Amino acid sequence: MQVQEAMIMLEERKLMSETLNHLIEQAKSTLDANWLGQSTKPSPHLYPHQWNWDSGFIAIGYARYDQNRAQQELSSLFSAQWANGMLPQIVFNPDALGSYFPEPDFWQAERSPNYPPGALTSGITMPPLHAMAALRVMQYATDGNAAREWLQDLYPRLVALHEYFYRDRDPQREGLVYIRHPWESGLDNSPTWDAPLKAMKIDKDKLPPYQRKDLKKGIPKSQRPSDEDYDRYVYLVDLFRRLDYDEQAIYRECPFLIQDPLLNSILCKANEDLIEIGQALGEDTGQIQDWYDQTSRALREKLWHKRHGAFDVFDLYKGEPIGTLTAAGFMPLLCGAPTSEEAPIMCAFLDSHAYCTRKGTSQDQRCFSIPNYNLVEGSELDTSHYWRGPVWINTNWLLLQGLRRYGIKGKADSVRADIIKLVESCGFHEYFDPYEGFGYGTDNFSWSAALFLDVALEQEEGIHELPG
Ligand code: 2M8
Repeated sequence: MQVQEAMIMLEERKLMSETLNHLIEQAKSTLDANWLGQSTKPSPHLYPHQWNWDSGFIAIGYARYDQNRAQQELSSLFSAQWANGMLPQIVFNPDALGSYFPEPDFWQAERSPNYPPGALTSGITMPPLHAMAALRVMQYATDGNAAREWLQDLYPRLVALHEYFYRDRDPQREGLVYIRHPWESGLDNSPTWDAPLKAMKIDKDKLPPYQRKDLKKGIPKSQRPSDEDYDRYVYLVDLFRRLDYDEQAIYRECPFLIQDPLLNSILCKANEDLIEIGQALGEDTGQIQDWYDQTSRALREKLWHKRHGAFDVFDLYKGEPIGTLTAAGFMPLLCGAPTSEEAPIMCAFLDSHAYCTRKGTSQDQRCFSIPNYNLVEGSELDTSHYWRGPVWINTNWLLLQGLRRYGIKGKADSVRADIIKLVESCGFHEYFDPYEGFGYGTDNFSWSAALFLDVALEQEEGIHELPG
């Protein structure tokens, strides 16, 4: 057994099952407190509505112990799906309006002919991991018939969501879909967006007036996106509403059009999981297989960055790669896109000081994987600033699945151990410092609780034998 593995096992044993059980109960209480009756808000104050990919991660946690809630979480999100298949980034809670920006009055998403009647939504989307979550609901179902009935209803909606991406977000039919707002990436102020955002020429006097509300929730300003970023976020929303959310017009005019490896890898993996669901329901999944093949091939052929040893991000507006150094560059592991030559190169990079190696237990040697940005070469690194350096449990969880897929046991075990360790020492924070382990952003954060639950229950059940 390697030294790294032995150390991790020792640490896992040290965290006695009593402590783990206590944390599991706390995670459930956190989700209970954020439960709105049909869906779960990401956190008590900062995010009072339902968010798209948060709900996917949250359903993955619920799938482990509460089938009803897991199903309701996804069903309520899909009840606000647009007629063109787009699943909105936010479904607003009518009882909580007034404390977040931007809300429906600013989005004016009803200008789109695709807007769902009766719902209140934003006008952009997010990484579509919902088929991954639905497959887990199916796998952990306690009542097979009820789960099947629920899946029969959800399946065509999932297909429509994937179809939306390939039809409307991949105009050149490359197999890679674009995002058109940093909020669509989920990694809002990632350093990857700095160059395309800075290149946008905006006239501040022509921006619609707006007031940030995120800065009134007790989170230090230094942990939120900058005002310059917000001006650009608002500029893009204003452009979309002026164009009545017409995707062809947006494609012609939007200065922020990016093919991102995180969203594309999630879509690719979600295709694979959708095939499994479709086959269980007796559906023809030929089209979905074709989408999977297109995207895994295009990731390899267009985005592999040999010199970086990771996958790149492509700026469609400028027609050139951005040169990514964030954890998003490793996400293609999730869907099996890297070749057998590329995967070990990526893993060596991931297991270097750039993304934290677990060197020892003393304070000055400790480092938690996987920070969202390269700790050695990331020129814009800020280990406490949102998506510009901290460790996030959702990206860790996605990478854990990718590492397992390639049988990279040592690193996968250390990622899982770090998820548990971070929660054990700081609670269910939004994100964490890679060196100190401090929790930042908002507390009682739903996806931290839900994904902790997934890995903690797995550990408790002793299911941590990995392939390879
Ligand atoms: C953060 O993004 C929202 C906008 O969507 C915000 O900052 O107000 C991101 O971390 C995003 O990935 C997440 O889905 C959302 C809610 O947790 O918060």
